[in-house]
Amino acid sequence: MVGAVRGQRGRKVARRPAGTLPAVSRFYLTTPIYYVNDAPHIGTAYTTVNADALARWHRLLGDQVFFLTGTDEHGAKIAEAAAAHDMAPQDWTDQTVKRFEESWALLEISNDDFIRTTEPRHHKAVQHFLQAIYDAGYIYPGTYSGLYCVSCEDYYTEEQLVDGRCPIHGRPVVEMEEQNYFFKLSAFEQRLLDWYGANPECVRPLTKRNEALGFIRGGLRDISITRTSFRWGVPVPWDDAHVFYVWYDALINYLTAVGYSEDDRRVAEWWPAAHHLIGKDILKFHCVWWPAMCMAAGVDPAPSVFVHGFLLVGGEKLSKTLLGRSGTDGERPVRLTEIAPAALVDDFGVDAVRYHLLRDVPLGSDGDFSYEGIVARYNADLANNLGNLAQRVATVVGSKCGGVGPAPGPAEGNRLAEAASVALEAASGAWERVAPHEALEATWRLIGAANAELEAAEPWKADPGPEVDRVLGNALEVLRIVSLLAWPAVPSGVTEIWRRLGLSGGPGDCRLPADAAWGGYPGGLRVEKGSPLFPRHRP
Ligand code: ME8
Repeated sequence: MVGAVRGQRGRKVARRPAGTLPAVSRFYLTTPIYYVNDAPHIGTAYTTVNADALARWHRLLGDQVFFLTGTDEHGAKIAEAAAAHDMAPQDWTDQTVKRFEESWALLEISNDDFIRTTEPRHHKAVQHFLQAIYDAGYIYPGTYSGLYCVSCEDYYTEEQLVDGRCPIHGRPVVEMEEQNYFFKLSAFEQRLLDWYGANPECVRPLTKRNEALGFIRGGLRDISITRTSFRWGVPVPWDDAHVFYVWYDALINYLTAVGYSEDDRRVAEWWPAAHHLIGKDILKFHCVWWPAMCMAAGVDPAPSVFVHGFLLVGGEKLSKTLLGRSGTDGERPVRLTEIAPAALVDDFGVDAVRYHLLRDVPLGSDGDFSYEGIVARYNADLANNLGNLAQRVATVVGSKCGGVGPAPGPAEGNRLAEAASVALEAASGAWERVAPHEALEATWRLIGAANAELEAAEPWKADPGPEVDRVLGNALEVLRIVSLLAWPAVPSGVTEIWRRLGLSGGPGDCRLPADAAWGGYPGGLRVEKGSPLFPRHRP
């Protein structure tokens, strides 16, 4: 739609002078592609839900969004998992990938594409990309020996080990010696430093940028990028005996999905708008290897990587802790990787899970995941604040206005209109900084203000009339605006509020900032009370 956007009830809201074409603002967002050695867990759900909310926010802004997630299906780790289940790797991945797709559907993840690294389009892109690096002279044959952790699919030096074991997984490492091809990462030290100098915002938060710079300044060693010890990988185009090392194929997925090696125009449209959201465990790969690989292949590095922290259970990433719900067995110790998103949605509902992940663990820091945390946050913010506001307003509209919602009062001198505009500005700034928890905090302050106004005015005690209409109209308008602002986080819940307010379409059809301007609730709509939207959970 050019020149106008659709507001509530199909109302058109003018945004730019007639006749001018919009400059298309593109937003290409990726999650890591997850290993299919096992099912999805709450850690991978954390990244995916955060990315989904960010993608939804950009859709509200009217950006053209391409949101990608997917699975990383090659390498020793997947081959081992398949063998342990007496299955061929392809059969194993076909089976496991379904669990990812199902979990993301339950969590209402709105990805535009789902890439699997075993797809022909990806093999083709990997071979094309690495052939370009080979042809440019940055790949050479050699022998590698070192200590390898299969879980990380990475080599370690003696000094990096903790008690002789992998510092991340605590697993024993194995001595490996292989004839393989190496990538001249060492040739890119200065170019990477120059890139970071010229693009100060390309890795956020700043501490993570400094960590990447630390790696580079510490000296870069060439990397072995092919394997001959197994066949479960993308074949090396110039040497049949080798397959690519899994990380060397995986990173390229971000280019495959926008048509690399098949559609140069599409790459040129989307690649400059790429944003990678990743966990801190894979910083080195995304902030050192990946930009160097791009430089070697003659592609500009992705301009933006956002690095988040770990979700912890009982203070440790993979700790054992006593948790007795959600698919777990009584008081059996549980690892974070055993907490299935599908079971959580079953126990607490999709809005509760999404909201907890977005609101309680600030992106960039580590944070605790707990069942108690989900319940406490859900009861406080969704059941009490938002749920109560929606329920109370609908009830009083029923008793004082015959079930027909009045229009809000004018914005001038209206405290709630002011609070709504403050919330919009704060939420916009927070999403821009990739700080969903702050965006939600700002939105919930607006809900708090509306609840306080209702408490002060007590329309349930007053006689029907213009004053009651004004108070209720204002509260309905806050609910409409909150539904927009909270849609990226809790799309189901606020879409239902929207429907109950009598509005057509859904919050996701709106455009910000125009549709969040005060006065959009037209009045005269039938408001439905319904059953409590967010019934309280037992603590
Ligand atoms: O590393 N807290 O896949 P992976 C927060 N295939 N996020 C967590 C987490 C936790 N406790 N645990 C996992 C891989 N994650 C590679 C990626 S990309 C080209 C290839 C999230 O299945 C976080 O985003 O081990 C982390 O970076 C990712 O899952 C690792 O997923």
